[in-house]
Amino acid sequence: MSNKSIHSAVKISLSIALVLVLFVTSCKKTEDGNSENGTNQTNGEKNTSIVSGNSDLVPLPLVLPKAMFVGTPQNMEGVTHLAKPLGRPRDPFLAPKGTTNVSFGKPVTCVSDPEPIIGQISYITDGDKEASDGSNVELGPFLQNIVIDLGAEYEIYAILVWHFHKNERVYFDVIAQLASDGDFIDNVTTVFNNDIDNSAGMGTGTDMHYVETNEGKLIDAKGSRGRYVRLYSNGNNNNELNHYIEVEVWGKPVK
Ligand SMILES: [Ca+2]
Ligand SMILES: [Ca+2]
Repeated sequence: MSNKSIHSAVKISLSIALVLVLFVTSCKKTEDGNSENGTNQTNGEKNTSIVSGNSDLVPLPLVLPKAMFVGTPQNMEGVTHLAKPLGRPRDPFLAPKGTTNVSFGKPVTCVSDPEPIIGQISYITDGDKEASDGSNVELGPFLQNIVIDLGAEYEIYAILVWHFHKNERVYFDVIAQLASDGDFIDNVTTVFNNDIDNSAGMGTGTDMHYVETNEGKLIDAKGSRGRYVRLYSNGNNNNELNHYIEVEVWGKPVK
Protein backbone atom coordinates (compact mmCIF):
# COMPACT_ATOMS: atom_id res chain seq x y z
CA MET A 1 0.00 0.00 0.00
CA SER A 2 1.39 3.39 -0.99
CA ASN A 3 1.73 6.28 1.41
CA LYS A 4 -1.05 8.04 -0.49
CA SER A 5 -3.53 5.16 -0.10
CA ILE A 6 -2.67 4.78 3.63
CA HIS A 7 -3.41 8.48 4.03
CA SER A 8 -6.80 8.08 2.27
CA ALA A 9 -7.69 5.02 4.39
CA VAL A 10 -6.94 6.96 7.63
CA LYS A 11 -9.04 9.88 6.36
CA ILE A 12 -12.02 7.59 5.61
CA SER A 13 -11.74 5.87 9.04
CA LEU A 14 -11.70 9.27 10.79
CA SER A 15 -14.78 10.38 8.82
CA ILE A 16 -16.67 7.21 9.82
CA ALA A 17 -15.68 7.72 13.47
CA LEU A 18 -16.92 11.33 13.33
CA VAL A 19 -20.27 10.29 11.81
CA LEU A 20 -20.68 7.66 14.58
CA VAL A 21 -19.94 10.22 17.32
CA LEU A 22 -22.46 12.67 15.82
CA PHE A 23 -25.10 9.90 15.57
CA VAL A 24 -24.65 8.79 19.20
CA THR A 25 -24.77 12.42 20.41
CA SER A 26 -28.00 13.12 18.54
CA CYS A 27 -29.63 9.94 19.93
CA LYS A 28 -28.72 10.98 23.46
CA LYS A 29 -30.26 14.43 22.91
CA THR A 30 -33.55 12.85 21.79
CA GLU A 31 -33.65 10.63 24.88
CA ASP A 32 -33.04 13.57 27.21
CA GLY A 33 -35.67 15.62 25.39
CA ASN A 34 -38.28 12.92 25.95
CA SER A 35 -37.61 12.55 29.67
CA GLU A 36 -37.84 16.32 30.13
CA ASN A 37 -41.42 16.33 28.88
CA GLY A 38 -42.57 14.84 32.21
CA THR A 39 -45.70 13.25 30.80
CA ASN A 40 -47.27 12.03 34.04
CA GLN A 41 -50.96 11.89 33.26
CA THR A 42 -53.15 13.56 35.85
CA ASN A 43 -56.79 13.66 34.89
CA GLY A 44 -55.65 13.61 31.29
CA GLU A 45 -53.31 16.52 31.82
CA LYS A 46 -49.53 16.71 31.87
CA ASN A 47 -47.74 17.10 35.18
CA THR A 48 -45.13 19.50 33.88
CA SER A 49 -43.55 20.09 37.28
CA ILE A 50 -41.72 16.83 36.67
CA VAL A 51 -38.33 17.46 35.13
CA SER A 52 -35.55 15.02 34.39
CA GLY A 53 -32.98 14.39 37.07
CA ASN A 54 -35.33 15.43 39.90
CA SER A 55 -35.61 12.34 42.07
CA ASP A 56 -37.16 14.24 45.00
CA LEU A 57 -40.69 14.02 43.62
CA VAL A 58 -43.34 12.30 45.70
CA PRO A 59 -47.09 11.80 45.24
CA LEU A 60 -49.23 14.44 47.00
CA PRO A 61 -50.96 12.77 49.99
CA LEU A 62 -54.44 13.90 48.90
CA VAL A 63 -57.41 12.89 51.04
CA LEU A 64 -60.68 12.73 49.13
CA PRO A 65 -64.22 13.12 50.48
CA LYS A 66 -66.84 10.42 50.03
CA ALA A 67 -68.06 9.98 46.43
CA MET A 68 -71.74 10.81 45.93
CA PHE A 69 -72.32 9.48 42.44
CA VAL A 70 -70.73 7.26 39.84
CA GLY A 71 -71.12 6.83 36.11
CA THR A 72 -71.11 8.92 32.99
CA PRO A 73 -72.41 12.48 33.05
CA GLN A 74 -76.13 12.93 32.50
CA ASN A 75 -78.06 15.96 31.36
CA MET A 76 -75.05 17.88 30.07
CA GLU A 77 -77.09 19.34 27.21
CA GLY A 78 -75.66 22.58 25.95
CA VAL A 79 -72.26 22.10 27.64
CA THR A 80 -69.62 22.30 24.94
CA HIS A 81 -65.87 21.71 25.23
CA LEU A 82 -66.50 19.10 27.94
CA ALA A 83 -63.62 16.88 29.09
CA LYS A 84 -64.35 13.17 28.89
CA PRO A 85 -64.32 11.64 32.40
CA LEU A 86 -61.22 9.54 33.04
CA GLY A 87 -63.36 6.51 34.02
CA ARG A 88 -60.88 5.55 36.76
CA PRO A 89 -59.26 7.23 39.75
CA ARG A 90 -56.88 10.06 38.93
CA ASP A 91 -53.20 9.11 38.81
CA PRO A 92 -51.05 10.25 41.75
CA PHE A 93 -49.78 13.79 41.27
CA LEU A 94 -46.04 14.13 41.83
CA ALA A 95 -44.57 17.23 43.46
CA PRO A 96 -41.28 18.05 45.23
CA LYS A 97 -40.80 16.50 48.66
CA GLY A 98 -42.05 18.86 51.38
CA THR A 99 -45.01 20.16 49.37
CA THR A 100 -47.97 20.57 51.75
CA ASN A 101 -51.49 22.01 51.78
CA VAL A 102 -50.58 25.63 52.55
CA SER A 103 -54.14 27.02 52.33
CA PHE A 104 -55.68 25.12 55.27
CA GLY A 105 -57.28 27.65 57.65
CA LYS A 106 -56.00 30.63 55.65
CA PRO A 107 -58.27 33.70 55.23
CA VAL A 108 -60.59 33.82 52.22
CA THR A 109 -62.39 36.91 50.94
CA CYS A 110 -65.13 37.36 48.38
CA VAL A 111 -65.33 41.01 47.39
CA SER A 112 -67.85 40.23 44.61
CA ASP A 113 -70.33 38.68 47.11
CA PRO A 114 -69.23 39.24 50.72
CA GLU A 115 -72.56 37.97 52.13
CA PRO A 116 -73.15 34.46 50.79
CA ILE A 117 -76.68 33.12 50.29
CA ILE A 118 -75.83 29.98 52.27
CA GLY A 119 -72.82 29.19 54.46
CA GLN A 120 -69.65 31.13 55.17
CA ILE A 121 -66.70 32.12 52.97
CA SER A 122 -64.44 30.52 55.60
CA TYR A 123 -65.82 27.06 54.67
CA ILE A 124 -63.51 27.19 51.63
CA THR A 125 -60.37 26.46 53.67
CA ASP A 126 -61.81 24.69 56.75
CA GLY A 127 -60.78 21.19 55.64
CA ASP A 128 -64.36 19.87 55.24
CA LYS A 129 -64.71 18.55 51.69
CA GLU A 130 -67.89 16.50 52.08
CA ALA A 131 -70.80 17.03 49.68
CA SER A 132 -73.45 17.29 52.41
CA ASP A 133 -75.67 20.35 52.86
CA GLY A 134 -73.99 22.65 55.33
CA SER A 135 -70.52 22.01 53.91
CA ASN A 136 -70.74 24.34 50.92
CA VAL A 137 -70.93 28.09 50.59
CA GLU A 138 -73.38 29.41 48.01
CA LEU A 139 -72.53 32.66 46.26
CA GLY A 140 -74.88 34.69 44.07
CA PRO A 141 -75.30 34.50 40.30
CA PHE A 142 -73.02 35.96 37.61
CA LEU A 143 -69.24 36.12 37.75
CA GLN A 144 -67.95 35.75 41.33
CA ASN A 145 -64.43 35.44 42.65
CA ILE A 146 -62.80 34.40 45.87
CA VAL A 147 -59.26 35.21 47.02
CA ILE A 148 -57.19 33.11 49.44
CA ASP A 149 -54.28 34.82 51.19
CA LEU A 150 -51.59 32.22 51.90
CA GLY A 151 -49.81 34.73 54.16
CA ALA A 152 -46.46 34.35 52.36
CA GLU A 153 -45.04 33.62 48.94
CA TYR A 154 -45.03 29.93 47.95
CA GLU A 155 -43.94 27.81 45.02
CA ILE A 156 -47.31 26.34 44.11
CA TYR A 157 -47.56 22.90 42.52
CA ALA A 158 -51.27 22.07 42.62
CA ILE A 159 -54.60 23.74 43.32
CA LEU A 160 -57.52 21.46 44.12
CA VAL A 161 -61.02 22.87 43.83
CA TRP A 162 -64.25 21.28 45.02
CA HIS A 163 -67.17 23.48 43.91
CA PHE A 164 -69.90 20.90 44.45
CA HIS A 165 -70.05 17.13 44.17
CA LYS A 166 -73.47 16.03 45.39
CA ASN A 167 -74.58 15.57 41.78
CA GLU A 168 -73.03 16.05 38.36
CA ARG A 169 -72.34 19.64 37.55
CA VAL A 170 -70.21 21.75 35.27
CA TYR A 171 -69.27 25.25 36.43
CA PHE A 172 -68.55 27.92 33.86
CA ASP A 173 -65.75 30.48 33.53
CA VAL A 174 -63.53 28.64 36.00
CA ILE A 175 -60.33 30.68 36.18
CA ALA A 176 -57.48 30.22 38.67
CA GLN A 177 -54.78 32.84 39.14
CA LEU A 178 -51.80 33.46 41.41
CA ALA A 179 -50.27 36.82 42.30
CA SER A 180 -47.86 38.44 44.73
CA ASP A 181 -50.44 41.08 45.78
CA GLY A 182 -54.12 40.94 46.72
CA ASP A 183 -55.10 43.31 43.89
CA PHE A 184 -53.61 40.95 41.32
CA ILE A 185 -51.29 43.49 39.72
CA ASP A 186 -47.85 42.02 40.54
CA ASN A 187 -46.60 38.78 39.09
CA VAL A 188 -50.01 37.45 37.96
CA THR A 189 -50.06 33.89 36.61
CA THR A 190 -53.20 32.27 35.21
CA VAL A 191 -52.95 28.53 35.81
CA PHE A 192 -56.41 27.49 34.58
CA ASN A 193 -59.05 29.11 32.37
CA ASN A 194 -62.04 27.45 30.72
CA ASP A 195 -63.82 30.71 29.85
CA ILE A 196 -63.90 29.75 26.18
CA ASP A 197 -65.73 32.92 25.03
CA ASN A 198 -63.80 35.38 27.22
CA SER A 199 -67.04 36.59 28.87
CA ALA A 200 -65.07 37.19 32.09
CA GLY A 201 -62.62 39.41 30.22
CA MET A 202 -59.52 37.65 31.54
CA GLY A 203 -58.53 36.25 28.13
CA THR A 204 -59.95 33.37 26.14
CA GLY A 205 -59.48 30.12 28.05
CA THR A 206 -58.35 26.92 26.37
CA ASP A 207 -58.97 24.53 29.28
CA MET A 208 -61.91 22.13 29.08
CA HIS A 209 -65.19 22.22 30.99
CA TYR A 210 -65.32 19.31 33.45
CA VAL A 211 -67.81 17.46 35.62
CA GLU A 212 -67.32 18.05 39.35
CA THR A 213 -66.58 14.89 41.37
CA ASN A 214 -65.33 14.01 44.86
CA GLU A 215 -61.77 14.05 43.43
CA GLY A 216 -62.02 17.83 43.00
CA LYS A 217 -60.37 19.56 40.07
CA LEU A 218 -56.60 19.25 40.22
CA ILE A 219 -54.92 22.22 38.55
CA ASP A 220 -51.20 21.83 37.81
CA ALA A 221 -49.62 25.12 38.89
CA LYS A 222 -46.15 24.00 37.75
CA GLY A 223 -44.29 25.56 40.68
CA SER A 224 -45.46 29.11 39.88
CA ARG A 225 -44.92 31.57 42.70
CA GLY A 226 -47.64 33.46 44.51
CA ARG A 227 -49.09 34.52 47.84
CA TYR A 228 -52.68 35.10 46.70
CA VAL A 229 -54.87 32.61 44.86
CA ARG A 230 -57.96 33.90 43.02
CA LEU A 231 -60.71 31.69 41.65
CA TYR A 232 -63.55 32.74 39.37
CA SER A 233 -66.76 31.00 38.37
CA ASN A 234 -69.97 32.03 36.65
CA GLY A 235 -72.79 29.67 37.57
CA ASN A 236 -73.20 26.07 36.48
CA ASN A 237 -75.25 23.96 34.09
CA ASN A 238 -77.88 23.37 36.80
CA ASN A 239 -78.43 26.91 38.10
CA GLU A 240 -76.90 30.37 37.95
CA LEU A 241 -75.33 30.19 41.39
CA ASN A 242 -71.71 29.63 42.43
CA HIS A 243 -70.55 27.19 45.09
CA TYR A 244 -67.40 26.14 46.91
CA ILE A 245 -66.87 23.27 49.31
CA GLU A 246 -63.09 23.45 49.64
CA VAL A 247 -59.94 24.68 47.96
CA GLU A 248 -56.48 23.24 48.68
CA VAL A 249 -53.29 24.94 47.55
CA TRP A 250 -50.27 22.63 47.64
CA GLY A 251 -46.95 24.42 47.78
CA LYS A 252 -43.53 24.95 49.36
CA PRO A 253 -42.20 28.12 51.00
CA VAL A 254 -40.00 30.22 48.70
CA LYS A 255 -36.40 29.93 49.94
CA1 LIG B 1 -64.82 23.26 53.36
CA1 LIG C 1 -67.69 32.35 29.44
